Amino acid sequence: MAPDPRLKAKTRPVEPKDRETVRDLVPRMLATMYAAPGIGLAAPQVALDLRFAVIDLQPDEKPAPITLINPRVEQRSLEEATREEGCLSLPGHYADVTRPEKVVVSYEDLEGKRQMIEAEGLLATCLQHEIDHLDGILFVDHLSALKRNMILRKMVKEKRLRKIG
Ligand code: GNR
Ligand code: NI
Repeated sequence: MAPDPRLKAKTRPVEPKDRETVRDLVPRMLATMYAAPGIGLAAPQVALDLRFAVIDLQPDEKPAPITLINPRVEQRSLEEATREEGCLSLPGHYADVTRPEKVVVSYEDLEGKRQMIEAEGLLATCLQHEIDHLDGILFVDHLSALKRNMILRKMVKEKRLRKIG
């Protein structure tokens, strides 16, 4: 959870030798994400220094997980969209974030093959949110310093209260 410094660090790329490790970690990442519940989870959120994340936008319906290894945003639309975001690393805090409305993202699958997704709406938001995590960026980093610090100070205060409780 924020302000854990591991959330501010850029992750290292998944190399072919790491693929078995990632394959072993993915079911646990998905279980953590579904239990939260959340629609995405990036490795640094579970203290892993590796460039991968999982996403599933419809956890209530038939599961449709995507594992994104070494993902990158290849194209961004000029058109932007504002959506309320939350983050499992900032539990209970929500804010409107403005980002490109559409993105093209490429990533490697578990076989190491590069795939492309063209996304808009919530999927586009979620992809950008997860790729940000892999670069040590949280949704609050897209807010004004005033709003960011308000949330981060509350997080510190809540941590202190948890310790006492
Ligand atoms: O569960 C999540 N919901 C969400 C809602 C709006 C924008 C982004 C997200 S991702 C978040 C889970 C999370 O923290 N992933 O890193
Ligand atoms: Ni998040």
